[in-house]
Amino acid sequence: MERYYQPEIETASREQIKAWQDERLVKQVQHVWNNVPYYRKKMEEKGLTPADIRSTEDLHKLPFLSKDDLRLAYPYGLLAVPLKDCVRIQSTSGTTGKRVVAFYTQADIDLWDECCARAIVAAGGTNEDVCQVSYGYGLFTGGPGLNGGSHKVGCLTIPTSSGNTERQIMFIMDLHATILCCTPSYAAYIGESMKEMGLTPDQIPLKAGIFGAEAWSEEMRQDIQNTLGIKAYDIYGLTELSGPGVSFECSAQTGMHINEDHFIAEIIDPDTGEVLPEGSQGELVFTSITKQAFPLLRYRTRDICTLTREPCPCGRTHVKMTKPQGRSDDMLIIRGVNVFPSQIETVLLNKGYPANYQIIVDRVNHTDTLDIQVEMPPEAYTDDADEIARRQKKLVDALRSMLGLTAKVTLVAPKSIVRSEGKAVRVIDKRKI
Ligand code: DLL
Repeated sequence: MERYYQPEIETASREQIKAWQDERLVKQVQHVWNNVPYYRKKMEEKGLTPADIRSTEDLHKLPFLSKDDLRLAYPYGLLAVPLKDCVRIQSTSGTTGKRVVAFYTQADIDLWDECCARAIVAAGGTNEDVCQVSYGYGLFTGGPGLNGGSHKVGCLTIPTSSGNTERQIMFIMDLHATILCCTPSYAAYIGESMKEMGLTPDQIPLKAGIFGAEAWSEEMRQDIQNTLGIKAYDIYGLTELSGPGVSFECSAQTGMHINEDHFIAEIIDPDTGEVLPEGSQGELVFTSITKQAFPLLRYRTRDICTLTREPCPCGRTHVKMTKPQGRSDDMLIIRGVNVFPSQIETVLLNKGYPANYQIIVDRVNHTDTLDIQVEMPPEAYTDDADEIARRQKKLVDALRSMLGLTAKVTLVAPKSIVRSEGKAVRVIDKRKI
């Protein structure tokens, strides 16, 4: 039977959810108008005052916020409460420019923890479970978010953080961890290491995994589920909105329920900013309606996905988003063709290769080149040059029919591509250098 952390909220009627959103949006707009001069100016530029926003129907009138606004307003420009009321910051893992710094009051942390608790219960977690949190702790939101959620559910929490894979495995086995939280690429690595140690899925105490923070394909999910003998659930979120737990998967494993009592989701055309009807693919935009310290209105995530309100067999009524294909700024344009790394991953895994690959894009003589290095699975390793050439050609053909583009494929020996303990670096785009 499906269990919920907050059944009255998670299975509320659509009318109830809309009523919460209407009321909270109006309050939030007033809060931001009163306390965030940066956003007030943006509203004034559009000729808006809080009186113009009377319900979610008026949401589209509000100006967007983007990562550029966050950079311009760094560090305190979007803070909506006195600094003395904040108890924590978290920050994005961005490697270029100023990092985003998000602020939290204690109430913000409590709500964030509750969102993560909903995800853990949806993955079957109870206070009988032992939950190993192998996301990074520190400025990254993964560790602190799932840690807070795990406490709320009452799981015995093992805060290993990421890295030291041998120790991860030791704790999973010795302390009988039943739930593993980490990035999907790290889960695959842990699984690979356990397999090498001779552990079979039935010897591993884990029953569920809560994996997110990066795009991962359905094929990778199957792979992880088979190696670890678990059910692998997706979880989504971003630092700007709190962290993990903005949305999470239920037992149906067909998309992630967005916590709509806290976040209003819209899908827009990334080029025109126009709001698109339900079911269209586009850029996900969020308005946080309960956050006190760092409330963002109409924040453009750059993540590309689709929303659906079709009834879910799990009984939750909150809207579902599909797995983001990737960020619109991760999308590669190679010889004019749009390519998402996740499409390449799908082809590789479908053809029996592991998710250990790297995509190298360059420009030679004014022409883009796409090189894909992928490891041979250890059980199918060969050093026969003819056989390697034959397999490479098969992959080139499969990639061409998926992408409409000819790539160069190089099969490399098992273990030659560096493993990730956090978000994997799949793409090296030398054209920008
Ligand atoms: O990655 C928060 C998080 C931690 C989510 C742990 C899930 C689990 P940021 O570092 O700010 O926050 O990165 C946010 O990561 O805009 C997406 O592009 C991507 N992302 C997050 N979750 C998923 C997912 C955390 N499940 C950015 N699938 C987001 C695909 C994801 N992409």
